Amino acid sequence: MDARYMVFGFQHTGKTTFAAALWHQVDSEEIPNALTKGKHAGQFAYLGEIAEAWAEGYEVERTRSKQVEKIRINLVHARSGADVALEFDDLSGETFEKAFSQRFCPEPFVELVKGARGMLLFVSADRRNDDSVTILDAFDADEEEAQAPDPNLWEPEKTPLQVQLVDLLQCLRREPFSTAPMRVAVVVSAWDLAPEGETDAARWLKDRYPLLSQYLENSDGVTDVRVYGVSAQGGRLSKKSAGPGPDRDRLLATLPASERVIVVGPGATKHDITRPLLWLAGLEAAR
Ligand SMILES: Nc1nc2c(ncn2[C@@H]2O[C@H](COP(=O)(O)OP(=O)(O)OP(=O)(O)O)[C@@H](O)[C@H]2O)c(=O)[nH]1
Ligand SMILES: [Mg+2]
Repeated sequence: MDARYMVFGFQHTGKTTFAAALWHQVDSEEIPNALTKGKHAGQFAYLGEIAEAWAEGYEVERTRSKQVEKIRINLVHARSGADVALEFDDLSGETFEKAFSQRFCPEPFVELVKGARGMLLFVSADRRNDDSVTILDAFDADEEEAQAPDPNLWEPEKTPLQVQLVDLLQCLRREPFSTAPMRVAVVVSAWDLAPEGETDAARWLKDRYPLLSQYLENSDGVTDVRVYGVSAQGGRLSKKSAGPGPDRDRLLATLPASERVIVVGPGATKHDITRPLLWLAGLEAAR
């Protein structure tokens, strides 16, 4: 059984970090994961690279916009013996944002979507764009400056994130993608930065992204939806070239390193980052 799942998410939503932490966990076998590492052949140098940065307590490098890194992680469901060949392309978040603002989408992305059986949809608990400017702020500014903004000047990238996401998700149902209805696992990344005391990622999503929540719950294209809060990095880090980040010492002291990862959500078991994939693959109930 070869099942491919796609990753969907805008810039800086934690996609690459998730892949790095996933690879570290299944490669190191430091903790019991629901899905374990399967056979690997061919290129996986990139995975090794990002997982190494992760293990050393540094941020992974940003994915450049022209670069489409094939990430293929073959997993095995030990309990049932089922093979889950999981493949996703580490597309830059810019690819998604351009798809919205310019209605352009590169060929590899079309292929990725067409072969996907389900989706990991990334939003970040750290992304504050949608909080920063509202229509009310625009009105206030208008009054203060007594100068009307140019109504012809529209900057698509300033469109609220959830509007962009819903638009793109709808597009996937049509040509050239024509995706079949699928499960969607929403990953709220950087969950360590969610408001203190927030324990329910689904509630967080409803509160912060109400339009997206409604779409996911009601679209014919979505057979089932779950929301997970995932802290794949475990805290704030910085790039190796920029020196150690604020939480690096604490994270390096967490042993084994796999336990830096925290996952909350239905069926989650604290550290196992494969749980959202287990559910996407329909294996959660399998014995
Ligand atoms: N605090 C915290 N920050 C995180 C976590 N995971 C990712 N981040 C931060 O989120 C930012 C984006 O992470 P990436 O994994 O590079 O995101 P991406 O979606 O691959 O981004 P692009 O490749 O630019 O589209 C980085 O600054 C990370 O440090 C986490 O678990 N906790
Ligand atoms: Mg990336």
